[in-house]
Amino acid sequence: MKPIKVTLHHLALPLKRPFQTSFGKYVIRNTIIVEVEDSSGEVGWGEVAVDEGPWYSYETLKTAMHIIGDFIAPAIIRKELNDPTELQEKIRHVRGHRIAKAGVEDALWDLYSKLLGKPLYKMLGGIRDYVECGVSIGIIGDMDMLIESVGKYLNEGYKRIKIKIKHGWDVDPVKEIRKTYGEIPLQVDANADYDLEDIEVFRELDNYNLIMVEQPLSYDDIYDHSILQSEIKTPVCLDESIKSIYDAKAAIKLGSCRIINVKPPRVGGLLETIKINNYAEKHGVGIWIGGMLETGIGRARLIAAGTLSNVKYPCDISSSSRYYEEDIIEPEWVVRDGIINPLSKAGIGVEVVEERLNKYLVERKVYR
Ligand code: OSB
Ligand code: MG
Repeated sequence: MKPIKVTLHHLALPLKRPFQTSFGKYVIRNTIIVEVEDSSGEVGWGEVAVDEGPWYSYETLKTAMHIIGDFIAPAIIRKELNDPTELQEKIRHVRGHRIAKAGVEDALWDLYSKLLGKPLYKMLGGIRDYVECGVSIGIIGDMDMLIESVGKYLNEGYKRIKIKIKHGWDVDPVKEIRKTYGEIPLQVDANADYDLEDIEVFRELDNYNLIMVEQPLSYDDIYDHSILQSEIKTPVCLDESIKSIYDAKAAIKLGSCRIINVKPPRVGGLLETIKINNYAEKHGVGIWIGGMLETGIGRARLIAAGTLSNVKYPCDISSSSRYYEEDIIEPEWVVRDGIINPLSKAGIGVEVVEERLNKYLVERKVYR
């Protein structure tokens, strides 16, 4: 592979309905689609799943544009790469900014898989051709609406329900869901809203047989989570705290979690995802793949990652139609009976619809 052009498409896609977490509310999904053109004429697509501000992580849309445009693109343009795993070597001098790096790595994986004529999930060493899907429900704030929403997704066949929680919206919604739907597969995600002083909340949640409690404490913490995990029986799952294989090792060795939500963008891409998959597997810690409201391009990468060997829980992968009126790819991703399948075509397997790329475009930057 020899990239000759990198194009960053900043898009703004309206969400069908707002998605609320403990750290903020998504109304429009801003995202950066990365297009890498190879000297052979083939192109690869990736997505930088970043927020406008430093909400989920410290990275922002502008920092990602800056880091890719000023540092990553120049490191790969007109450079020969034998395969996508060589990217990280070439950008070793760029510290952090893993979400930005992952978007470029994605595009190289798609490009490389297309050049070899293989589907992405096979390139990654995926061991099955399906992924079990769960749904992540934002903070709704109205109990009746929450209960209705849970029922709707159960009817659609999602394999488990995850609800977002925050101070003041935690035990009650869980109690209501259990009252209405009984022992359905249920878990919660706090997006780091609590600290150890709130341990009583988790002791109470411990009575509801949750599959896991995701990222209860600080986004940067590993140690306090080990204390929490030792005090409750519900498995702690880390999301924000695990930014690399090094964090995964520390968390597993400290007993900070029994499950990891691996988001390929957060950890810097699919290569790091595979490293974490393998390390966690060796240590008996199951993983699953989380999402960031991705368009069909980023979603394709989640689906591919969802076929890895140590994915032991349903992943946060919904149908394209759950979030968007129209996705920017064809065919759109559809979850049926709680299952989604990677496509057997080369690369991510879906086509980007140029006209929709233009329709949602905010800004486009081209690097050669
Ligand atoms: O913490 O998993 C999270 C969305 C945006 C930011 C953080 C998170 C989420 C989700 C949605 O839970 C997952 C999805 O369906 O894409
Ligand atoms: Mg999470």
